[in-house]
Amino acid sequence: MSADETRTTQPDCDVVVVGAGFAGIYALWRARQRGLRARGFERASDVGGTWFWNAYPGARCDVESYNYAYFFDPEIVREWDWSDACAAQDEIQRYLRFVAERCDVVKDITFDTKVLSARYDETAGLWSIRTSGGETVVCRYAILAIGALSDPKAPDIEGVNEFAGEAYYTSSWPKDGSAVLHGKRVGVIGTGSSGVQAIPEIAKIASEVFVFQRTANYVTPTRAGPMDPKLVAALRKDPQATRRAFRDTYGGHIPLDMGSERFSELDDSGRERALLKAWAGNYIALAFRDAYLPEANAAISEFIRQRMGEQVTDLWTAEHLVPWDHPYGGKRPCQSDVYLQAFNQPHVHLIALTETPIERIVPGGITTTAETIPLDVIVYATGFDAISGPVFAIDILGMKGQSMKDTWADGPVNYLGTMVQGFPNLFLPSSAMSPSVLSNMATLAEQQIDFIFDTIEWLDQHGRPRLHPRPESQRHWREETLRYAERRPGALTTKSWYSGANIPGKPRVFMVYCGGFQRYNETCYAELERGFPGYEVMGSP
Ligand code: N01
Repeated sequence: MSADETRTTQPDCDVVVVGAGFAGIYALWRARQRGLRARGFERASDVGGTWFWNAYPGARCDVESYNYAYFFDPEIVREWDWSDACAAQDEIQRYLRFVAERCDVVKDITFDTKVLSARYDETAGLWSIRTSGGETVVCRYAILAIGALSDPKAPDIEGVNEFAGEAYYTSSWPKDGSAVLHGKRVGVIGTGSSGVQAIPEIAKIASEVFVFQRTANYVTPTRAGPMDPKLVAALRKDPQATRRAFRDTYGGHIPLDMGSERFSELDDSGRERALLKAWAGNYIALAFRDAYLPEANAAISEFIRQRMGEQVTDLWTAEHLVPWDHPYGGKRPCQSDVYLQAFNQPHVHLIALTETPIERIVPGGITTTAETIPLDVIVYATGFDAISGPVFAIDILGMKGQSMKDTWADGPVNYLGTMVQGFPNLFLPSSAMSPSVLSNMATLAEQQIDFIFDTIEWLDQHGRPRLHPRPESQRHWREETLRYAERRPGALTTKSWYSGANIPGKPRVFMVYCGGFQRYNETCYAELERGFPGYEVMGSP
């Protein structure tokens, strides 16, 4: 350790914020509002987080833009006009740049700089943050706004480095236009949300497209299209009320129309009627008031499978594009109006890896157990080491030199999805055991950053310098997360990245709190109102 790294007696600033996506930008603004000195670090060359990196063809938000946005500043809400109900990646990145400039936080951010380590000095009660730029910054609070899906999964396929053609990742698509796929033979590996969005766009320009699908996914129609001016006007009328209303829902978004009838009380024709109505209304997952029941979920899953199959002309392709091995919601469902139809074109081919697995990548293409498919380009849409991956990418040492990697060796533990015992004043928004990807991430970013800064304000007001959760609070929170996961059809039985199943050797722990946004928000603020009984509040007043 250099002399510079041990210099922790005086803070250089109050807060270090790592990451400049939705949470990071808002955190820097909240710090400014509280009169705290803040530094931001971002590994990309601009703001945007996820929306900076995932610039693949077809990338677009499948949560509607009018609620996948900030609501803390009424002027921002009124000034920004979305061009589509589900904005594309470049528009969301432009929006985040607009907000960062509007809040004047760009000057606080050091770009093109990775945070390498975070070390807690127990005597001084301060964090030392070391960056790839050779800087060490000492601070009172560290906020790792690094996102849940920012650490791409390395493809676990033999021969990856032997491919002689071009290879691209959806998670770091070149922004300089250098990925030219026109007239080429393109192989796409992966059919999660990224692959499903990218494949139809690639099919527009490539001469042949080979889709290497290991697991078929549920694909339902998008809600993309023109904005509803009446809805926009209603949301803009009182942005603070809108913000509160979002936080009082299960998913942290505009209140949704839920089926008015119960699956358990309907006969077959009533169920079919409710499913058709929900399909037309776009929220098939909420077709019934008791859609959480396994039998209701099974009916929804079967209904979607039928609708999916109807869109594909070739029988074998239709059968293989339909998911049979997990219920709807077990994996993150995809949305597209054009994905399934893309397979009706003669130059788009489905390779079902369940029948003919990939053996290896060879210089000229991909070899499956049936054949070698010659390719000019391979696109990896193979996902992320979700939630714990980005945390492990930073070498974090807390009290008594305890490392985050050891603390999370059996899977993530924390309290209220933001703080880990033994790591005082280190905050992890969008991380494990929060509603994260099962909620509206934009609403969650604002809620968690609000809770973090309200916590900091409480500490300052009570003259207490730091806090961290009690071990029993963490145990309780993990049990709570598991309890809610048990009620979610398919959560614990499906191989998904929600529980780390996409990464060989990763501990299987369901990492998303599915008790609902409203309950999550209320639980966080109940802690604050009761003076943080679930935490050890440290230092004398
Ligand atoms: O990643 P994924 P993603 N051989 O993990 C396959 C968010 N998002 O980037 O299912 C062959 O879902 C893997 O197969 P399997 C969203 O939260 C949001 O698509 O493991 N295949 C799977 O098909 C989403 O959930 C938007 O059997 C291999 C695919 O690769 C999250 O990002 C848009 C393989 C990975 O799918 C991640 O989505 C896009 C191998 N060795 C993404 N390894 C919005 O619209 C992996 N696969 C908001």
